[in-house]
Amino acid sequence: RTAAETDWLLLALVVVSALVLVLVFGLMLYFGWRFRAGNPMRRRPLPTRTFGLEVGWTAATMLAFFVLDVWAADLYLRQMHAPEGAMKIAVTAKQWMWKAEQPNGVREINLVHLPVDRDIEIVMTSEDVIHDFSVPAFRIKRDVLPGRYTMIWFHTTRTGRFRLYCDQYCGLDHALMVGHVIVMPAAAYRDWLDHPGGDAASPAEGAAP
Ligand SMILES: [Cu+2]
Repeated sequence: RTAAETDWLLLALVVVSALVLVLVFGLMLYFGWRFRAGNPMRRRPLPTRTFGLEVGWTAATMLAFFVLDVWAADLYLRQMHAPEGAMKIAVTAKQWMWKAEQPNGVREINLVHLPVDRDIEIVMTSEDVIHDFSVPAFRIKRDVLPGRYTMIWFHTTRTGRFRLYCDQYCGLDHALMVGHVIVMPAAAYRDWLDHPGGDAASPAEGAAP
């Protein structure tokens, strides 16, 4: 759910930056052309008191970016606090795999099955080095640290198979430390919990013994 907002924030950042860029370069090129050598212009002496203009333009851009900054901080803080009643999934990272445990104890490797339309809280820790739990489709990533717990939460808005990556270089097979988050309809998820077999499409993955 915060994924859409993250996209809006990024878009706003790009738009504001582009506007400032166009304004600065536009005026620069325009004045460069307008006051080019040999162009008969009425050239008044340079104004010496430009204090108001400079403060105004600095404050305006600063305010625009400050608004974006507050927005980003607010979004970040909301992502760090899971809502009450979120379904907790325990994730343990190690070189080089993701181990996930469902609330009822069902375990799997490099796969995380989830029901759709639920708040999901991922509680993570690492057995060895620093990893990073990242699902680009959900616009989330969070470092996974040895010896302490970190969390990230999201709301599953639609079913599907989403790629899970390790986003922190963690050794030789870091690039292979990938998996899938599988969001299923509630009924299918309950069926899967009852019979958490291997995944036909990817026999290397599946339920841990
Ligand atoms: Cu890793």
